[in-house]
Amino acid sequence: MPAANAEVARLLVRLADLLEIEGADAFRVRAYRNGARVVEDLPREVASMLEKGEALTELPGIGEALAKKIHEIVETGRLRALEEVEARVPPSLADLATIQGLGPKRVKILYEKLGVRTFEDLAKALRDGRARELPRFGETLEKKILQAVEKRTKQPRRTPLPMAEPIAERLLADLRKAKGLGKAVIAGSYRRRSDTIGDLDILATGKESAPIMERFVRHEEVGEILSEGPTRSTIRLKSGLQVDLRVVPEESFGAALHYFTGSKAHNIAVRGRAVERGLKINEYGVFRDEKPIAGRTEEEVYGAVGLPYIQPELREDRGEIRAAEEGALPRLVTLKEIRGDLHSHTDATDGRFPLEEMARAARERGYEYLAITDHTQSLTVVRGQDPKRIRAQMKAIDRLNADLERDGGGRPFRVLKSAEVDILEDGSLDLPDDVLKELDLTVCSVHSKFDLPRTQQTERIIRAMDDRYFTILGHPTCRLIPRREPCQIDLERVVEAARERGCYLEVNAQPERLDLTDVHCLMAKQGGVKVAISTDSHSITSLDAMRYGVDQARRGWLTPDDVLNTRSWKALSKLVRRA
Ligand code: DGT
Ligand code: CA
Ligand code: CA
Ligand code: ZN
Repeated sequence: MPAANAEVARLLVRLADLLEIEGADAFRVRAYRNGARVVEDLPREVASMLEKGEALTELPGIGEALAKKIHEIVETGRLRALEEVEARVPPSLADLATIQGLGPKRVKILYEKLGVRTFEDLAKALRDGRARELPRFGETLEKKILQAVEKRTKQPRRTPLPMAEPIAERLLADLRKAKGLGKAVIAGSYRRRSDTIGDLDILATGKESAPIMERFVRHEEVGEILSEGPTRSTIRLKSGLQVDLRVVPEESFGAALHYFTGSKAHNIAVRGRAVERGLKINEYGVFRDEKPIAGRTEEEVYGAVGLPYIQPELREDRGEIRAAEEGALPRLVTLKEIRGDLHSHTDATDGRFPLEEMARAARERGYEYLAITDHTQSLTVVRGQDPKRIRAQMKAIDRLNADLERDGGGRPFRVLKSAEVDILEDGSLDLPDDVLKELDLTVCSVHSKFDLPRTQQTERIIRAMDDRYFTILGHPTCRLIPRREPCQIDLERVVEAARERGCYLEVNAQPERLDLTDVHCLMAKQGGVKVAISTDSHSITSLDAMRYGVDQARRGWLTPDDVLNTRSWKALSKLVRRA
């Protein structure tokens, strides 16, 4: 699989950071950074543009040289220019530059004046007060950076699933070229669709394991081989992601897949059932008195312990085994069932594309509706809209809907009038009722005072829900992976308040949000509150993040009925009306 836009952008930003640290020409550095921005905001994958023979140089700010580099990343997943600068400047400096409050300029100073290369060096320089004496530093910043560093080094680095995906797919595609390969599947938390993953666990079958192992450790994105054996090897990729590969016999594949998909807690529970039945279960199969009785498929393994197949997303030991036993497993929602997106931004505020382009892009994705939810007036940094501008946008939406109906070939599509209404500190909404009531629905979110104490934060949100025009609570906990911890909120109380008032919660599908989490989805379901899975798109490609939200909803046991936007607008409009 060719590199996705996000991956292209990541490598270009890394190149820009390292060049800046090295002291390269500011113009060149800016060109790479801009290039990364352009790619990230593209309405389409660069890979598909290249495939169709379209010239990247047609894009704004992308010249010959940059186009070549992008091409190289898409084709090979690598960037030689980056590898060259990584040979001159410690690559770890690029990681330091991602610490909040640091950036390449300060990293350069730290490196040159104090020889800081690693997180440990940095923490030391901050703790013993050497950093604060430097230009561009000071005590306040010192504290802030130290906190960020401590947090970053304390928790083992986990990779957000959406970031790991293109890297994993490329590795898998490469592995599939190995001679004699049978199956190759990524198991572990990746297969369970966890929001972040510790490492990748790949499982393969084949006539011989040697050519498969060979191909694996020689993959061009490998940074380091951590261990190498005939049936099991571990590598670290240049991106930092660690990958295990195990080659297993065909007749054990189901047992191994089950074992390495986990979770560990789920496995232990299944193994317990096996013991009760006088069976032994491990990664090689299910055995009675040392005789294998199952193992080729996962269905066989579950069957041997008297259970139907359990979807990987549910394997967290959160009641799935009991539900399976009782024939009460949920019929999980699928991406195909999503009929529209209820959270998106246009260039009226901080989105990158005009209303019409966003709408057409949503329609091209087969949706029946797209809610435009630009920010409201209090958020001045993103030019939040006041009532006057919102009314003008509503008129534009009416006109656009008329146009779309004319050229829509009879397929229903409707742009919904909405806003991402800011929830102010006192819990009031950032728009007067007479504007709110003209909207089809609202997404109401917190964008300030993230650090209020738990009771206050909870009450703030519940007070906002008291407004009769409150429809959906946007990104409920406000977490940003890995930059911002979730707000302190009593989510159970929020769920209860939402049920009482006929409000809904959002599963924000942005890779850095995934908010509600899986556990929170389950909490909403148990509390009788439906959710909207929404992308919060600020660009067109971002509309495709929907599937990450669906993943979390599935992990949270949600069925199509639990999700608002599996409905037609006609059915949905009845649920969101709160007169
Ligand atoms: P991660 O990598 O931290 O995101 O999470 P996982 O679930 O991918 O965990 P990982 O990579 O350590 O191991 C992959 C699977 O292998 C895990 O989900 C279950 C299985 N496994 C690993 N160690 C054990 C163990 O000690 N006991 C059992 N029953 N299963 C294990
Ligand atoms: Ca893993
Ligand atoms: Ca592992
Ligand atoms: Zn927001």
